[in-house]
Amino acid sequence: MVRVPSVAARPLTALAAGACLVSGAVAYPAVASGARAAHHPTVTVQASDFRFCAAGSTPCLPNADGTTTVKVGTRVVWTYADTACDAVVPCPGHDVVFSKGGGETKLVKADGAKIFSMLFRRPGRFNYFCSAHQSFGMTGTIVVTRH
Ligand SMILES: [Cu+2]
Repeated sequence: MVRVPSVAARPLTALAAGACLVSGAVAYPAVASGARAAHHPTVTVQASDFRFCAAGSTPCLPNADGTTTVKVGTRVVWTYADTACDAVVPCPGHDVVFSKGGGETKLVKADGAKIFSMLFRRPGRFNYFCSAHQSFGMTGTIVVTRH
């Protein structure tokens, strides 16, 4: 079992109450590159057209509600794929901020770039949003189910 040092995990305490956060790739590269990471299935969620939705359905539909259902032990990767944001100069890009704390507050605006990555180790519903576009309805929920 990979254990995150308690000092490093402190900023993520609120989130850890619901989802045992093993790694935000940016914050814990040593953990993220561990051999165990290879055993976890990965699901990619894209930020596209000011919505979150499953990758590959570019752009997200206007009514996309951002709900993604995964099984325990899945790594979710959020990527930027938003030509609509690209076309709007003032658009600052997108981030992934969890309602209960945690996530990535650095806005990303580069096609194909990773915004955030997280391994979900416990079942539950985890609501998140883009801090720049929450009022546009750019919100999502990761629903983590048992095996
Ligand atoms: Cu956004």
